[in-house]
Amino acid sequence: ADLKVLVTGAAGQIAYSLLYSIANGDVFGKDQSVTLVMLDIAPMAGVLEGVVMELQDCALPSLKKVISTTTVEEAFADIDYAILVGAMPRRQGMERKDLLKANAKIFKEQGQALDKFAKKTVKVLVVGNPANTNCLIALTAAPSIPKDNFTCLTRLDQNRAQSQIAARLGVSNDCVSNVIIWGNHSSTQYPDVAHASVKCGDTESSVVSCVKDDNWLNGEFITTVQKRGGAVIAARKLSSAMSAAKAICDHVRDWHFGTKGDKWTSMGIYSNGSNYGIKEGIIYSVPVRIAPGGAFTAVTGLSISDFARSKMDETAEELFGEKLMAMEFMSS
Ligand code: NAX
Repeated sequence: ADLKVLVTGAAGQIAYSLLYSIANGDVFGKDQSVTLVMLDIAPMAGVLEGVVMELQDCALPSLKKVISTTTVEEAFADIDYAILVGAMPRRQGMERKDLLKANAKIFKEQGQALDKFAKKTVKVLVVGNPANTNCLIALTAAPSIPKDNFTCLTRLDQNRAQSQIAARLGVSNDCVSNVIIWGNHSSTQYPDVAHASVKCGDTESSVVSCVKDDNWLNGEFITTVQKRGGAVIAARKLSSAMSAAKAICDHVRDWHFGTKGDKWTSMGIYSNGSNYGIKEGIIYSVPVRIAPGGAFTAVTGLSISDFARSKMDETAEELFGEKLMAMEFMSS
């Protein structure tokens, strides 16, 4: 059967790369026909039409149908996947609280639309920032959909970390695996390579033993990954878009087809209180293994150092702070 995939913020810069990849079969496979639903706000209707024209002009075999709309009723109807990219951007001088407030409104409305109009099996990926808390808001507003159907994107952070390690060791990116991103998609995130490995030829060794520089791993490596988004903005005068779209494709592909063998990947998932001492009630990024079809389980039993513990708690605390504000806005 056809897959119905919604992308919000469809007139924006991430969507411009993302829509092509989905339509081209890079996510769900070349043999899977896709109906793309594109939602943006009414003032962007004209731009949206331009993107639709371009998608048509790509003449892609697996793109069955394109629906572009500015209403949530139409956008969320019967969808299999919801990729929620659209959000209120942070303007200069805007307080964090104001940003949360504007987005609480958007993601509450979209959560309610998921609850009412989407398939109950819909898989939801939240990208728009603050991604973890926006995801929590949508989940809270959609009680008829299982909590495990909601995730947020930390794959871009994981890809950034993986590429930093590969560059440091002078190996190709696919030699490095099992890097972990813990917590919030923000500067408190904890990129962790304590359990990561690097494969050279037939031998697999730990990243820690290959890098041989704990000062770098516990210092500059972490801050480089945490601040990478800002570095891209400073250089490009625009936020990450190509790499964000690629990370979204990686996330959704793994969620659809499953992770391979013993490998894991990180995503923000609902914390039910049973993993690594992270309390219940936030969307927190952890390593997961995913079965074909999408059921995932958090990787358990990893040893956590005191250093890791404090980093993991710090980012959890930030998320509980965001939650407090968001819940206040949700009820008002
Ligand atoms: P753009 O500003 O280029 O595009 C956003 C689009 O969303 C705009 O066309 C806007 O009209 C639309 N939009 C706003 N409110 C909407 C609503 N209620 N319904 C539907 N559409 C709506 O931003 P872009 O660079 O594409 O980034 C999109 C979001 O991704 C931002 O919130 C950004 O912070 C976030 N990011 C998250 C990342 C992550 O790893 N989780 C990384 C990349 C990115 O920074």
